[in-house]
Amino acid sequence: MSTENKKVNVKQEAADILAKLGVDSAAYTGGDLASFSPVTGEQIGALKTHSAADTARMIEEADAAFRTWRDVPAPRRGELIRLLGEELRASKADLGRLVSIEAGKIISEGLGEVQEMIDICDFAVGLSRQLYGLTIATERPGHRMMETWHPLGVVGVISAFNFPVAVWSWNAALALVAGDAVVWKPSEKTPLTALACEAIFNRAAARFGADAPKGLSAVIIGDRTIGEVLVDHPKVPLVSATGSTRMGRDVGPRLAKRFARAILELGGNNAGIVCPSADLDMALRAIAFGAMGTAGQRCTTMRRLFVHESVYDTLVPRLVKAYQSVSIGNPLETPALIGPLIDKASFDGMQKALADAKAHGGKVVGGERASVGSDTAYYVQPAIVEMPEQAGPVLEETFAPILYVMKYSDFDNVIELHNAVGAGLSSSIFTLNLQEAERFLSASGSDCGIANVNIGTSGAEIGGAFGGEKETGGGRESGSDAWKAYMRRATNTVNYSKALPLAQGVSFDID
Ligand code: UN1
Repeated sequence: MSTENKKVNVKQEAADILAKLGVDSAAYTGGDLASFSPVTGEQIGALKTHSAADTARMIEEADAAFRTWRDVPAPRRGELIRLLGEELRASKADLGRLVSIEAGKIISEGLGEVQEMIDICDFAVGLSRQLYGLTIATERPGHRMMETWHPLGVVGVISAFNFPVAVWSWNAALALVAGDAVVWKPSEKTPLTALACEAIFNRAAARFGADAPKGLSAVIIGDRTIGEVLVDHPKVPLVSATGSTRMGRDVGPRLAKRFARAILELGGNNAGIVCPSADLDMALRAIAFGAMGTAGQRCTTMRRLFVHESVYDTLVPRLVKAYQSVSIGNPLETPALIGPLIDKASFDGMQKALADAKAHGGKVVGGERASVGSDTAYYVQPAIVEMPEQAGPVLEETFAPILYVMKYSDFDNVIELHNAVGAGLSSSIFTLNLQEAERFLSASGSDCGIANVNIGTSGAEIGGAFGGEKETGGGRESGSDAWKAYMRRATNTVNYSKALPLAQGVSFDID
């Protein structure tokens, strides 16, 4: 069902919001990087881009800023992030709407993304007084051993279109509190929201005062070539990159070659398992949001569903009905639940995967282009595909709303199938049976970085570490102890005795 599209001038609205947020129009007019709104497909910006030389200069500036910033006490650094959180609260409605304009999210998800930014700021402010190290028992008398955490350097952030602002904030809030500087390369598909974040950050920094050095947080606008400068630069000891597994296969080895750290948050092929005892009403809602929310364009989107044979014929027809009746429409003007795909390439990728699924015996419902507004916008009916087995496109991540549904009978076997894909980001089980739930969370259960019970695969809170295993890249961002990746650990041993005992009982006595 598609919802009526009222006329909306996305270009004007974007310009109005950017002006309100304090972005100079010179930054996004007359330049050579075109920015589009997937809501209508119209061009909404032409951004001035940075060259490789500009990027290298900004990294040098960030490195100089880091050298000052690292000596500012951590709780004082936290104050900058507290102010950033305040500015984000004040800008939530505008930035959220800009996310909807540039990434196509429905309003509540655009706002939810800004809420994630506010949440991570709150988390990081608390963290600024909790960058604890351990005191460790030493084997030598009159000695003390401890570990300390020091700022690391310039952190490069590479982010994707689907969370155009939150992913920057997860990294920036932790990195800045940790005493690092940040250079951010946003997706070429969502550069305007990055300019908005830069303006918001600059406002917080101006309020903070002179001990926030110039160049502490920079945004570089351009294509892959400037991303490569960031990845290869010797003064960038850590790059946190979110995007496809293909991108990670390029970035990871480049960083490894120069012994730089990587936080990689790459593809997901997330699955849910619905067991015989599941609360089916709850499962239905969780699956609908997990699989169709954000038009299937979250890393955490549910893409595979295994349903026990005893509940298959009850649940799957209800799911198919939900797919057929979900509202699709212009997110700026309608309360539709499904907004557009990001672009034509995404639509084409979805069609290819569906054709492939049919060739593998899949029964497809949905997937057609929905007629919403202009020819240059790509709205689709989300697709649900009953598959005879896990094969072909089911094994890959297609960044679009396709849910592959498979029937299972044996619990051990379904765990095997669950884990038999390249990616390892998020996972869910729906069951009221304690043995199944605990087994799923155990060492021989889900192999993902996120494993949930009676909750869908997407929509994680910032308090937990976010990321996954295998082809998802292994990185962790956001909560828990993810901050440690943004800092340098030192083990310190202090001898307060009058002797010099050597460890391991070694003697080395000179005259
Ligand atoms: C992503 O898609 O890159 O868990 C991030 C979620 C969000 C973050 C998704 N909190 O779905």
